[in-house]
Amino acid sequence: MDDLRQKYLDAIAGAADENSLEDLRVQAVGKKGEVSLKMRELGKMTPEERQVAGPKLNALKDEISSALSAKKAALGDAALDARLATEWLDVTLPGRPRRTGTIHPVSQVTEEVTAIFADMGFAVAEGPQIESDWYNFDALNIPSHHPARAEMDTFYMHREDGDNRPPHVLRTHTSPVQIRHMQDNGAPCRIIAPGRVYRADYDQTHTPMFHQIEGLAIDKDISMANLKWVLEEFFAAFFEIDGIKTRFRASHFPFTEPSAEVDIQCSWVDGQLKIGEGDDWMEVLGSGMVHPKVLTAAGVDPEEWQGFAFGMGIDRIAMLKYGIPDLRAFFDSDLRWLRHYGFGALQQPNLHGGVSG
Ligand code: 2NM
Repeated sequence: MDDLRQKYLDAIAGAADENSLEDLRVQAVGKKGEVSLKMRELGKMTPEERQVAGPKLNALKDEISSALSAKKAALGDAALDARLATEWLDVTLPGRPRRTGTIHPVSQVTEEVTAIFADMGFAVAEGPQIESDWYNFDALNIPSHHPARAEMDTFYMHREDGDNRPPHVLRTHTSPVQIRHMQDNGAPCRIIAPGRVYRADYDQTHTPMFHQIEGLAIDKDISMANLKWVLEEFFAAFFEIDGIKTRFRASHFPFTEPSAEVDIQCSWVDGQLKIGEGDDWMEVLGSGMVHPKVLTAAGVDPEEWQGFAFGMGIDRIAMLKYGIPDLRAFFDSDLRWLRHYGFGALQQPNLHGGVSG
């Protein structure tokens, strides 16, 4: 038994790795290991012999097992020391550069416009991008035969034969949001409705999806004078030009009477556009007094209430303010364009139409 003990303790002490240690464990104390076989011989001994040999064998087994686990721990420590000695990390190295995204000019300008109108007491209203033709056209005094329906290059939703639901369209303007708002909340009201709109049109200055902000103010005594003040306040704040000149030209929309298109003062010098100076005009907005038929369709009594509405293209005023030349690039998802014209997360729009940071 002493030989056995010496043999295994020496072998364990000299084991080079965990595999040889495991082999030794099987050889010595495994089911068919040498110590286990010796234990089986206990049965053939006399009780006196067994009294002596039994505890000795148990002690031997315990001793070998402890030696095995001690050596295993030592090998693990040595392996870790070796790794720690060879593997290292220079914690003073700079981190890998991570490109952060940018805020799209459409999002930025939407926030800027919203902040300016919020300061004048306008709340934001939103609605669905798929509308029934009633909300998109009829409620806005654009009947079926009206040329404006064709002019709008409307996208119609597909309908299966036998589908009796009214025709639905991708909204061509955000006016349906205003109709829904009046139906749900009545008058008075003061809201802006920003969002995506769709028209089947694609060239240098038109994309089939673009963005609009429309405004609506309804009360007992709202007039064109209020419209003019609100819009001039807006343009001055948005373009950051005090006393920016505007020109109201008589126009026609089915949903307003009277109607006016609004231009802002600008100049063209060497093909460079400058807003707020010179004696050219840039059309930026359509507006007017909401038509009594539109109020009626929205459940508001035109004998009691009146007000103005206006609409403008977000993409277009973003191009004007930030000197972005091509509308189509807005929706190309070109990362170089987005990094160039995009805004940082900390460039918060402020009430003067500018940005911080
Ligand atoms: C424009 C021009 C003029 C307009 C009308 C309405 C509504 F729903 F209240 F009748 N919302 N927006 C409107 C009026 C829009 O866009 C060029």
